[in-house]
Amino acid sequence: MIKLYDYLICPYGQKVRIALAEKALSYELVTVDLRLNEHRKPDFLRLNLFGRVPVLVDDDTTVYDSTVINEYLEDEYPEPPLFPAIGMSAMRARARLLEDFADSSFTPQVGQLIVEVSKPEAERDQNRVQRLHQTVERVLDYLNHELRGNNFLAGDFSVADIGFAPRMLVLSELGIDVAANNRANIDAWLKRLLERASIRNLEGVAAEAVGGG
Ligand SMILES: N[C@@H](CCC(=O)N[C@@H](CS)C(=O)NCC(=O)O)C(=O)O
Repeated sequence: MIKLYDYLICPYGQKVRIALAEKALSYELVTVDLRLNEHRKPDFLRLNLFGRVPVLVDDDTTVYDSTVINEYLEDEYPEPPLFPAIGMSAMRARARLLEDFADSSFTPQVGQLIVEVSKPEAERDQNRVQRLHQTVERVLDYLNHELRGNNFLAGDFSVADIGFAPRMLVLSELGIDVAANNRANIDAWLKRLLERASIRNLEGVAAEAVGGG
């Protein structure tokens, strides 16, 4: 039986939940409430010494870090695949690079924007808000370019799309229009992502993140 230790509004945990849903794997969700510092308790630190969610426990195997967890799931439960096929090395590298880009250069920045706009207006650092908006806009322009003629970021639906999906879902709540600046490819891609139950089911949770996460 798979157990997922997670905090619902965590975008990295959402990556894992998308993968589990795509692979139709059932699991028990164990909520680690970060607001209550449950991630600093000894029992949880025994699972992940870094004290971060998500952590996946599959019988005797404990894995943390969303990217590593999703690679583990791919190895252990290969169908349906969430990576380009073995042998398609360049496309596999592209999927990994884009996932890493999402994790390091998009997801945290959107998170910082959420924190900033959640503050009362008088306490907001407007310069920071503007800088973060610009960063997000640049990423969207880049993705729009990368999606030219493609349905997904790296061949078929993959970990690259999963990496971006959680934060893509909150952009409209932050007043960011994904289709602006002639970004028709990204607009069509987002609609395509939302056709998948694995992603559509996170929509409400994602909005909650902006409301008070
Ligand atoms: N690289 C990690 C990042 C995980 C992460 O940053 N999780 C956050 C919640 S979204 C966390 O547990 N933060 C608690 C802390 O760092 O103390 C992954 O992909 O799983």
